[in-house]
Amino acid sequence: MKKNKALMKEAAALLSEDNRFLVTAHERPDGDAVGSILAMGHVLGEQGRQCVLYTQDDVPKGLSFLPGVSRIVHEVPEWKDGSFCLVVLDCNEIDRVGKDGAMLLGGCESVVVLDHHLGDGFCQEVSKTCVSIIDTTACATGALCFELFKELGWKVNKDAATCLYTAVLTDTGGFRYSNTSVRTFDLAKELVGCGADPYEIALSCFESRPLSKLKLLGLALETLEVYYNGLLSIMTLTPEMFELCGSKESETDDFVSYARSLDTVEVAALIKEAKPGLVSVSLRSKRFVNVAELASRFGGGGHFNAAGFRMAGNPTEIKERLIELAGSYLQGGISK
Ligand SMILES: [Mn+2]
Repeated sequence: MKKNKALMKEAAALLSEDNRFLVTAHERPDGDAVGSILAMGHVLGEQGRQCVLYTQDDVPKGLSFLPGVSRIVHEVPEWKDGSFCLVVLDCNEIDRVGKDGAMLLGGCESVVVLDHHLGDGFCQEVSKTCVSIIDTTACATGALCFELFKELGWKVNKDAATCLYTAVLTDTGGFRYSNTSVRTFDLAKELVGCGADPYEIALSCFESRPLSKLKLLGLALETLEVYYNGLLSIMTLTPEMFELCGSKESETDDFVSYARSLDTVEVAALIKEAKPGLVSVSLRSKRFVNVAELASRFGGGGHFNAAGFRMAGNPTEIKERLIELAGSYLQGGISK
């Protein structure tokens, strides 16, 4: 496997050669996904490149403060006349882009993937120019975008810096998670130097919650249960709770951190059934349990301390299976 530096150079060459880009990230995009997409849009735009910013799903309301957010479209453009470079951010499986991922991959001329989740990428499956930088030591995909811009010598203006700072701030839980390192703080310093305003961004990210969200959080906290002497905590959200509060699923992104904040907890789970029969589960751990591996047992994935999965099924049954499987990780061994 090539070292990151060599791959960065290859990715930089692809970006500097091309004029037209489609920049996207995973479905149900988070702060890192949206921040990285928008930063790409700002920087490529300043270089006079044409780019379409696309996510399958809506941008969560809490991220609507980001400069340029209205540029993100949710329909794939019809580009029949010629080629484009596909930039895939914050995921390394093309299906994670959503239902149109495979079509975009088929239609593009070249691909650049920047991500920090566990995985091998999809370059080996495509017969076109494809550069994939998957660095699980990066705190956020936004950090990899910044490295790439530096490699290119392209300017990161205030808007781009605001988007990248938001990517880093949200993916590190406000510089609190295990992915926070000296590299993170070096990057934060550089971004603030480029014009990002830490206080304003923190207010927008963490202290601008709609009332409906806090009401839903109240209901979620009521459901908190613990297992294995408090090592595992679970919160559950039902379709009725969403309806009662008038909240959307995208408003629950940080709820699981409340389950994780319990003193005795190693693994925390939030089980959401936003629509009847469709269950999505967020998993967090503090120290020794690899929740990405736990999520993979249900077809999901993620990072060591933060992962998730989505599946059709009965939430009670999924919960029982989760409790059982989490138990095998918590007791130190996993029966494969
Ligand atoms: Mn990320």
